Amino acid sequence: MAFQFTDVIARKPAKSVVNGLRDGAGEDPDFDLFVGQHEHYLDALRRCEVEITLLEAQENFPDSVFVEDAAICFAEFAILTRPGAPSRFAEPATLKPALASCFARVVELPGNGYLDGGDVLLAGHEVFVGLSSRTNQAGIDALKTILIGSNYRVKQVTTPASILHFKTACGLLDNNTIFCTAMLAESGCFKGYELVLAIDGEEAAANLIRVNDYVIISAGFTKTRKLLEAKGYQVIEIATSEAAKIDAGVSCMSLRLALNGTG
Ligand code: CIR
Repeated sequence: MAFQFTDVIARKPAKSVVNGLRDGAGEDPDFDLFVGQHEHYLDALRRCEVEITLLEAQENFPDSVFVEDAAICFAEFAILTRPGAPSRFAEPATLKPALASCFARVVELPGNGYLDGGDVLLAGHEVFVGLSSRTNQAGIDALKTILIGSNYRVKQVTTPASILHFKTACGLLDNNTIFCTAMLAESGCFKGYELVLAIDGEEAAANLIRVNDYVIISAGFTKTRKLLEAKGYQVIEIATSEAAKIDAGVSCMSLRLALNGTG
C-alpha cells in the first residue's frame, strides 16, 4: 500500500531556519514557534504509529529541517538527491548515515543534474516527477537511470511555475486517489487516478500526507477537513504557519519509510 509506513526520518529545526530560503522577502519564521509546531508535527506522526528517527539540527543548513527534499525513499532502497538550491547541495550527505541504517542500498543521484524530493510523488510503483525551478531534466534522467530494471516507472510532469515543488499542489490519499489543486488536475498529469480537488481558496491544503490511518493537513483549512472527513478519511490538523513563511508545508518535514516491504 502506497500510504503504509513503518518509520519516519525527521530533523530538528536549526536556529538558522529563520534564514530559510523563500520566494520574495517575506517575514522570517519565529524560531520558538517553529520548534513547537515541529513537535506537534512529530506528535501527529506518532499518532499514525510510525517509529521516528529524529536527527540533530544542522545549523549550517537553514532548510535542513525539510528532509524530504534531500532523499527519496522507496520500499527497497533510498536515493540521495541533488537539491536544486545551492545552499542545500550538501544536505543529502547529512542524511546518509540514518538512511544507511534503514536500507541495505542507498544510492547517490548520478551526474550533475538537480532533483528535489519535493518534486517526487510516489504512488505505488508510479513515480511522478515534476520539472521545476529545483528539478531539471538531467536530474529526472538520472532518476530514470537508477530505476531502470526496477518495478518503478517515472512519469515526468511539469510543476506549475507558481509553486515551488510538485507536491506543493498534491498528495496521495490512497493507492489510486490523489488530492490536488484544480490547476494540476487540468494539466491531465493524473490521468487514470481518482482525484479529489482542493477547494477554492484552500489550495495550500493540497500539500498533505497520508500516513497509515490518517491524513495530515495544515491547520486552518476547515472546508478541506470537512471534505476529507465526508469521504471517510481521518484527518489530523497541524499548524504550519512558520514553515509556510519559508515556502514549506506538511510533506517536506519528514521522510516516510515502509521498511517491511509494504510500500
Ligand atoms: C526551500 O526553499 O528549499 C525551503 N525553504 C522550503 C522547502 C520545502 N520543501 C518541500 O515542500 N518539499
